[in-house]
Amino acid sequence: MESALTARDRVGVQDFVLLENHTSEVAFIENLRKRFKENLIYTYIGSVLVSMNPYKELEIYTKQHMERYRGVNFYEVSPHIYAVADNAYRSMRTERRDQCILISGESGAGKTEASKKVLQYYAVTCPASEHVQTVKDRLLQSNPVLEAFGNAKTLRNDNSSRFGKYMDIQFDFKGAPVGGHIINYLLEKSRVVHQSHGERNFHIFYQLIEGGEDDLLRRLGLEKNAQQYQYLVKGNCPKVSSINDRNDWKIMRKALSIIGFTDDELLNIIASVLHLGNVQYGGEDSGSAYITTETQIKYLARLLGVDGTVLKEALTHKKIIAKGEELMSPLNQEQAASARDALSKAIYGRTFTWLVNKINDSLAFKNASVIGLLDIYGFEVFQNNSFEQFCINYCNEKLQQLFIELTLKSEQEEYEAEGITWEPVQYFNNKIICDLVEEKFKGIISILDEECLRPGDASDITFLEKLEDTVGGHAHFLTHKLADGKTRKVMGREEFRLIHYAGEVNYNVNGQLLNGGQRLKIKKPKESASLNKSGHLCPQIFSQAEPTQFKNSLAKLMEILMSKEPSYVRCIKPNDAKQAGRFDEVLIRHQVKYLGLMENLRVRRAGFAYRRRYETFLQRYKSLCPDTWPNWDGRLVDGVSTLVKYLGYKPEEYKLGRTKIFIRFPKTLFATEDALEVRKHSLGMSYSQKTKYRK
Ligand code: AD9
Ligand code: MG
Repeated sequence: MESALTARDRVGVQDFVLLENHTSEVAFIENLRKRFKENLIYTYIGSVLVSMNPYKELEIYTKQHMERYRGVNFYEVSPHIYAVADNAYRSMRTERRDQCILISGESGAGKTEASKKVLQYYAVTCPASEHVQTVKDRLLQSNPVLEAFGNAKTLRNDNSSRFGKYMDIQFDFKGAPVGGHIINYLLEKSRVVHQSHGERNFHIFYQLIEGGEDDLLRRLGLEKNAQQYQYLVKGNCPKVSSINDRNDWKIMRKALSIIGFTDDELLNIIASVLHLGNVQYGGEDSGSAYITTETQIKYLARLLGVDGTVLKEALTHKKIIAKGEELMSPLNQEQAASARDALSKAIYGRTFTWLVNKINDSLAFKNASVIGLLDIYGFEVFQNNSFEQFCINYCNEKLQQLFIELTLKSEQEEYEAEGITWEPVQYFNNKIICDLVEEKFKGIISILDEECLRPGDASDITFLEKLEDTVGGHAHFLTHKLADGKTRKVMGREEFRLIHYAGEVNYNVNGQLLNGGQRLKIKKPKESASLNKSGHLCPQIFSQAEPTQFKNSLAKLMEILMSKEPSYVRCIKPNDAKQAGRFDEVLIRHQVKYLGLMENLRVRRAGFAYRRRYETFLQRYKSLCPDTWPNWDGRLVDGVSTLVKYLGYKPEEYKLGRTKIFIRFPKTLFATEDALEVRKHSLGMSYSQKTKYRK
């Protein structure tokens, strides 16, 4: 039989707070490595779940597993995403407090899979009536639909979510899931018109082309060959071995019908985008662009319900205001092509939002308790970081702030509730970085907006200069310019660097203005059924400059999350090759850093490594002391006190609260665990059953 000591050696500790040397990153990674080797992909940091992507199917998501986690104490079973789901559910039910589960990690780390596991857990374990079954189905079926329209094959993940997602699951007073609501963030619209080498456009396009029935494709004017479409050939990657587009099409169609879509307007728009991509231009002698592809215009006019002549004008002209009058001024070929692409992106973006709204309509319910699920991109640092990474990393700063506030607050509250004196933990408060980004008038976003909207000579460089003028002296902001007028050689002239809580990132301002604030207005006479009623095909791509829009939507998200009790899931990708069993230490260390896990652990360990309710503690260790064995009849706290004194705990090693014992160092607990193992041997009891909590 394996001793507790060797088991610990082999599989590591199930909670990082139990690491002897909790400040050592090496020890942290070693623990991850041991567990990963044993297929133990989950480990806690206190109540935070760290999850490693196994890149293979593990037999740990069966119905039996779900049952095992139902209603049990978080710490008494091995760490699991189901434990997090169950814990949130129970807190919602017993404390009547809304919950949220925040899932973060880099691309391919397993966020979306984790959120699906949570949803499945509720779908299987929560009570259901007939109506509830419909809602459960719709909740589950919203995934294949949103993934078809919002996910794509990237170099890092064959099924990468190209949008952030927050989903409320709503429960009635009986604890049955009765509704839901989804909010989407920052869809990567540029993918509609361009994909990097080895990447694809959104799945839906290939699903439609590959899986669409002949008469449907005929109606949409599409050919069964993805190579025909300019928007689908940029990445030179029409097929992906792990993806079956034809099959996924069937799944998606079925999901659409379960959610309650009855018409094909959605597909009209998807087809329109493909036709738009094939619109080609020629140039007049004057330089003005004209359209050379009449067939596309014919289909577009029909599918979008627009007049062909007006559409052609919209694709070759821009509206200008001269002497108070609106005029249409011709575009050259290049301008016209980018106007076409901007229109495609806008149409797709709006369609995605419309789709989310439709799903929400089908799930709508009021007066419910809520568990929110946030599946949002983690910190991103690339060779070249643009506006997109800036938004993503800003979002992570906000989430880190929320984490610090809420974790410290709840630690503090627990100590207070237990009547234990608490010494405040020193930690880095990243509010200073959030302010740098979001402050009114003088934050980076304000400046970016201002430059986007300013007519005339605004450019990437004027934006950078303005940044230097306004936030140049900030401790978390750098450019190539040094205070003494010299040049910082390691930085380019078109970059600024932010010192994020998780590390430094250089952002290139090249094209920021274009990405961030480009505006396009195309008028349209007749409204198609699927677009909004404002009388514009694309009234304005951004009704507000996009940076501010993103800032506001994040502020709203923070409000939503603040009103709930959070649980955290931190996902880690073990290697870049999407391979099972490969533990790439450099890559993992990088993520441990960017997920702020060491800081997590430090905060958690600042007080007491381990805490347990008296009854649980006594039940587990009572056999170690003649006074508490086989039963203790007095007050629980006295029993625990008698027990730990007998075990030789020193006063500085532990504290007794109102309902829990707090133990400062892991070694104290390990000594007790080892003593328990010896005792079990002498009592001839099966040890393995009792050590579940370690694995
Ligand atoms: V992205 O930011 O959307 O690009 P995610 O969402 O973090 O990313 P995702 O959940 O899509 O990653 O996981 C990537 C792939 O890893 C999945 O398609 C699975 O093949 C694999 N994966 C992730 N989690 C698990 C798991 N628990 N078990 C088995 C998994 N495979
Ligand atoms: Mg994802």
